[in-house]
Amino acid sequence: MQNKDLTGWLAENKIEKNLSDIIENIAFSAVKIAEIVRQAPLRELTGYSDSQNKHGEKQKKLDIISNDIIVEQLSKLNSIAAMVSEEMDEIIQNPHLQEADLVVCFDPLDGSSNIDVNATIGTIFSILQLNETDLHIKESQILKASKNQRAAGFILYGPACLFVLTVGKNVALFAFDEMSQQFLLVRNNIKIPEQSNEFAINMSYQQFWDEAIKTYIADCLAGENGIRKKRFNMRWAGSMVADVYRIFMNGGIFIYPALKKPGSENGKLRFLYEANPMAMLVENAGGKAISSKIAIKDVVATNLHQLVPVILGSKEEVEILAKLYNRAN
Ligand code: P6P
Repeated sequence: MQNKDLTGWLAENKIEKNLSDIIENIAFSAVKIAEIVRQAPLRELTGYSDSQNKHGEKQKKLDIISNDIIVEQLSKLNSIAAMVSEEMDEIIQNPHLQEADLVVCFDPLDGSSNIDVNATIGTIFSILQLNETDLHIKESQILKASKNQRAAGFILYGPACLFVLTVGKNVALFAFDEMSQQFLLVRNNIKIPEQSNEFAINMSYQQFWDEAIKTYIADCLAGENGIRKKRFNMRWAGSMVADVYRIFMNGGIFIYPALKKPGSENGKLRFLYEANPMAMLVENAGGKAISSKIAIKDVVATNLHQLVPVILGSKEEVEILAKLYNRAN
């Protein structure tokens, strides 16, 4: 029996047209990005461009190309009030001068440090509902709307092109089918295992961790003879989309913490288009997502490109680390 395609799934879940149009146009953009990523080595599209983003990070050629594909595609819709991209300093206003109330925040190509080594990378997005429509959207309106995420998802450009999506309830998984050129449903209600014995963290920053992280990782490394009484494995893809997808499949905990080094006091991941959407996805799949001492969904957004510490994954593991943070008070 033919798997249901994304359009059919959106219709079956009665997703309103404005929202489903945006999701389908993001999917359309992702298919174009996947193709360009695959061809990059042959078309000399790997490596760095001459520019850097707002965070002073040099931009990969594919960062800019992916960004432009999404901005061009979504600019055709008059249901989008504004866009926020990791690769653009300022808000991208809706060119249609029609009042709209949905805002799309996205990281067009997450994990781009992995592009040149052919590792899995991806696109992350969050669709926010503004409290009021407007012709010119202000930053303060978007920051307030971060509490009203209507949908979140990420697309993986890996051995398979996969789309993980939530529109407020369960988390669905789609795979791109070359034959039909459609994203077809693979799983309709992913649940993250509550328990796990796998952690994902960049161990090279150990000297910069706070006490809660040091204790948690030490307890994991102590294995059967330690207080956790079980062995732990470690994984670190260096690509959030790849590390988080593994957690949807196997369980685990992903940690990008605050680091005691200049410029990393709030970690490296951005709230609006990395932490906030991933937190919605993980919690809708039965996991938990915190930012040091508070839930990521309770973070007060202060600017478009704000950095926040990120800890998310299997409920039991995140709760153990949350207790260590509360004890450290
Ligand atoms: P580090 C990729 O550049 C990214 O933003 C995330 O996808 C990933 O989890 C993180 O940075 C990796 O950071 O410091 O380990 O290179």
